[in-house]
Amino acid sequence: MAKDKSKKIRTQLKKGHQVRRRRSDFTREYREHGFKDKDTLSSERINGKGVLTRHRTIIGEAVSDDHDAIQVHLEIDTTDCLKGRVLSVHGLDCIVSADDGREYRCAVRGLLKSLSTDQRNVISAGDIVMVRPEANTDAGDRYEALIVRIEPRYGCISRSSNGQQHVLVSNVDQLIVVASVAEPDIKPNLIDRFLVTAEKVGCRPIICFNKVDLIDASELQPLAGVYGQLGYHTLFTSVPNGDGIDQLQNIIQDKQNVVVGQSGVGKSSLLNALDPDLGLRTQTVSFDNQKGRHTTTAARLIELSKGGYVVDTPGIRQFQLWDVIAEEVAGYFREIRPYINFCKYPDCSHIHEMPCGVKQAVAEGLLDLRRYESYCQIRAEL
Ligand SMILES: Nc1nc2c(ncn2[C@@H]2O[C@H](COP(=O)(O)OP(=O)(O)OP(=O)(O)O)[C@@H](O)[C@H]2O)c(=O)[nH]1
Ligand SMILES: [Mg+2]
Ligand SMILES: [Zn+2]
Repeated sequence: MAKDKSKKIRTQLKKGHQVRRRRSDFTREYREHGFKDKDTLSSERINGKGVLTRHRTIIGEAVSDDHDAIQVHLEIDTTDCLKGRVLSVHGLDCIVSADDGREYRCAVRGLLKSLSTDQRNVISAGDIVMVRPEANTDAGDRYEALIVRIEPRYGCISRSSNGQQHVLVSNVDQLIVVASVAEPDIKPNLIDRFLVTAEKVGCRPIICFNKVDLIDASELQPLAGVYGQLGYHTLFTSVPNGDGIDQLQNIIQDKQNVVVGQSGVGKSSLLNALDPDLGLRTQTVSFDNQKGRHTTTAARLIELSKGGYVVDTPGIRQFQLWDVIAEEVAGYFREIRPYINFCKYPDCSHIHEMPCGVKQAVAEGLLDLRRYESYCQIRAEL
């Protein structure tokens, strides 16, 4: 992957895409390419066969993300452009918070939409983009700016949808895993699942044990201690007492965070405690019938008044982070990973084969039994 120099990339347009030539339709032309894109378009040579071809050569840099999906970083003239961050996506409309402090309602440039990638959605919440504000807005025109480039992504939380990767949030720095110590009862296996997700995505997980006002904190030590020893950052919070809120503030400040955890653990309450202006909806816990209570909502980045961004998610059922295959799971348990080398079979599942380095380590007390059982359960369910 050449980082420094731009290349010509021959790229396949999405199926069904045809290069439209409708000079007379000024608005459409603008929406698809922008007024100032003429210069750029001259370097996007439509190859000889015109509308018959699905390929065209563009100038840009091919970069890969964690999932080896090709992303194309276009070389564009950025005069009059602003850098921004996508807060939310609704179909092809995006709300972008730009460097000038304004929020823009944006359309996505036609060429970006047509680049064929493994990803279903060309743009996601969290994307860093270059936008070109619209010079003269026609009354009634829906868009205030055009997204002309998407910067390379990292830390993508995604799910598979019909074999395609659907990015829910990109550029995630930290996954804040919230567990409540009571009401609802703590589910360590669920914490482990979110840790697997964080390891896969490559973002920093933070484990937040909330509602510590409801129990004697010493009860929590055996469990929290295991995570601490593994090098995971843990903290203890209580919304009514204000415990740990300052620490949480320090952790999430100036980062892009996604808050996850079972319904009712206090995710929204914690965020409201950090920033009372947010006014996120919270609810009184009802333990039964959590299913189907929420409707699926798209990820929305919330700008924090003290700096940074956060995505509040509604429970786990509505925000399936699961995009991990069985063979990968052991590698995402950081303490299990070193023992894999001692297994006899390269494709050892560490459940029933012998001899197995992982099972041996469990027998010798080198690995926490509960974490190992959690591994077996996650693996079995895949
Ligand atoms: N005792 C106690 N109750 C809390 C604490 N934090 C939140 N709660 C209560 O727990 C309930 C659920 O809180 P929410 O913030 O709505 O939980 P959530 O994780 O956002 O839930 P979903 O949005 O459904 O995923 C509310 O009744 C809160 O008042 C805490 O630290 N201690
Ligand atoms: Mg909530
Ligand atoms: Zn093994």
